[in-house]
Parts: sequence; C-alpha cells; structure tokens
Amino acid sequence: MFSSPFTFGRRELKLSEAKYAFLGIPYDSSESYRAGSRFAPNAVRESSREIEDYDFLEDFDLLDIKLCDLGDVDVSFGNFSETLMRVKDCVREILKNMAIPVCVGGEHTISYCVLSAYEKKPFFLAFDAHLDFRREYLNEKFSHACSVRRVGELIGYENILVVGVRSADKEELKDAKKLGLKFIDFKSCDDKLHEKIVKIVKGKEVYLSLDMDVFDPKEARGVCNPEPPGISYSQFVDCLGFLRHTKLVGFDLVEVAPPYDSYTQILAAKLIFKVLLKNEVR
Ligand SMILES: [Mn+2]
Repeated sequence: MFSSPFTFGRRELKLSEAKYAFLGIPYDSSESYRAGSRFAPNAVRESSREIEDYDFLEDFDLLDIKLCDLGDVDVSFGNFSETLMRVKDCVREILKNMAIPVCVGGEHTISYCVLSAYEKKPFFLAFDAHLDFRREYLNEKFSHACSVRRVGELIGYENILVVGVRSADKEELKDAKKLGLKFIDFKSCDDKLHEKIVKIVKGKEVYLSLDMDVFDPKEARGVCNPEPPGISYSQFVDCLGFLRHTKLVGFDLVEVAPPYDSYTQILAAKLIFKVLLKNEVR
C-alpha cells in the first residue's frame, strides 16, 4: 500500500477543482538573524499531514475545504528580481483559475511578490511583531525588514493595517506616522482587538499576511526574529471573525524557521486550516 502524497493536508485536488491553492515560496535570502525559513513549506506540509480532519471546536470537517497543493515556486536564492517574476507567474496562474492563493514562505518579502500578481490590489492586513517599514536594510531594498514599506509602495500606505507591532526603529516609526500607515501596537491588542480590526477592514477585499513572530515566542519559538512577549493562538483565532465581514483574496504565512524548533510548524499548519475554515463558516 502506498502512502498518501506529500501534500498539505494530504490533499490530491487539481487547481481547477480547488477554492484554495497552497503554494510554498521557500525564499530566505535577506534574513539578518536566524535563517532557515526556506525549510518551512515542507515542514508545514509534514505537520499538516498529521492533523485529523474533524475540528471539534468549530464542528467542522476540514475535508470540506476545497484545497490543492501546487508544490513550491522554484525560487532563485539571492536573486530577488528573478524570484519576483517566478512567484508572479505562479500566483497569476492561481488567480486565473479563480482560486485563493495560500502561500507559505520563506521570509516576509514574499508578500510583495505575491501581491504583485494581483491586477486589483487588495487591502493588506498583516500580523507582525515588527513594523518592517525601513526604507532599506543593510543596503537592500527588498529585505524582510522593509516588507511593509515595499507593499505600501505597491498598493498605497492607506491600504495597510499591521497588528501586534512591538518592535521598530525610531526612523521607520517616524516615516510610518508621516505616511499614515495604520497599525495596532501590541499594547493595544486587548479584548476589543477583533472589533478594532473589523472597523478598519469591513467590506474590503483583504489579503491576510501572518508573520509567525507576532505570537509570543513561548507559543512559537521557531521564527527568524523572536520578539517577546506577543499575542496568543486563541487571541489570533478570535480575531479571525473579521473574515465574516470581508472577502479574503489571498493569504500568506511567513518567517517560520524549522531549524530552531519543531512545534511552530505544527502551529502554522493548524492556523492555515483555521483561517480557511473560518472563511468557510460565514
Ligand atoms: Mn516580523
């Protein structure tokens, strides 16, 4: 007997049959601290295969999510512009088939690559410990530390909300305030967080970007730039109620670094299913 294929959630659907398309983007060329997010797509796949299909908390059968796994983008390590073209090609293929891209990085710069493929630019809702708003970092414009800034140049700063921020440098913070970037810092992530997010994203086409370092490192140690403290798994899942008020058009999960911990990839796999099922239960 052959084992099921090495796909996310053991899925075997084709792109033409799917509502969601899992795509690995194992690009981690600008990481400045703990490298290794290139290993995340396969690590997340491995963990996803062990998740049982019935979710008790939501009374939901995960097999009802029409999801396919397209494998990984053949990224060009160290070459951002070539990687950008390759990611754009793959994401365009997904969008042409009317499916929602579910991209697993890789570093946070992949969000810019994925968004470049959209003709109609969505609202960018990011969960991140970092502001990622530097003009450049180590003389590199397309660095993980500049990801939100580059996305802003692409879709407009007014179309961004970053949640969970607790780390930045003074210069980028000054720029962010000057350019009108919306963010909810970690201190403001209280029990009204869900409502605060809904107020801003209601009625919009939303692209969700989850940098796993937004979580408290006690819950997710295996990230490139851990930043204690942080939000909890339950707090994040509670926020996902925003999906009832928006149209989800894309999702990425970034910055998981499997060499430093083997639990974070399990949390990541679980969260991908949570996002998709919360988007199904409207
Ligand atoms: Mn971050």
